Amino acid sequence: MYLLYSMQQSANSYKARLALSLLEQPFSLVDVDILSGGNRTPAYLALNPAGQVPMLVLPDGRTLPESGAILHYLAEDTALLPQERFARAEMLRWMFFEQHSHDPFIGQARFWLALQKGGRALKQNLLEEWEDRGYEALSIMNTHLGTHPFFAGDVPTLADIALYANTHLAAEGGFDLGPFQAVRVWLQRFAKVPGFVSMDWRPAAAETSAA
Ligand SMILES: N[C@@H](CCC(=O)N[C@@H](CS)C(=O)NCC(=O)O)C(=O)O
Repeated sequence: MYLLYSMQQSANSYKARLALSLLEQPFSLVDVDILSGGNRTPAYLALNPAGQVPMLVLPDGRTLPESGAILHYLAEDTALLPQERFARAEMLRWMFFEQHSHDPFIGQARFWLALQKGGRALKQNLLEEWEDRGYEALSIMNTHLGTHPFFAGDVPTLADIALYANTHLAAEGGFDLGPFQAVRVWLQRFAKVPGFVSMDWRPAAAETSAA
């Protein structure tokens, strides 16, 4: 069975939990509290030198950090990973966009403003850039979603999982989704995909333990 090192409130961890649910893959959770340094212990750094969640442990013991890599590994030979060349490249386009132009602004804003105590004061000098670049990302997404039901092709792919995680939490980072109607409609559409689970979901059968 897969083992997922995860923090429940972490959007990047949610991507992995959501993919495992959509793919009906059983897994166990290990909770890592990054807010109290659980990701910086020698034991965790030995597993993932980047000190981040999520991290997937395969049944044979190999470890795989980075949400995008985890999604890609899990989705092999499933509809979430398009086989058609252009659709697959489109999926990757939006996953790279998420890591470079979305998570660093919308995800960081939400982390420091909603999760990290005193985060607003600590990151005051970055708030304006996060706001500008975050709204720019939402605008780009909104334009694309105005003419596409999902990010890559007509069916949900890993790109939708990657972008759903922080977008549905954008208000926690101070972003108003009101002007982005196509984004709001897509959020609702994606939440109806069979196997979808919300961020607070935990696998019922899985053993969970604190790292
Ligand atoms: N590029 C990584 C980013 C992972 C990441 O930033 N995880 C956050 C939680 S959402 C984390 O572990 N932060 C703790 C740290 O960076 O020290 C991914 O997509 O998995």
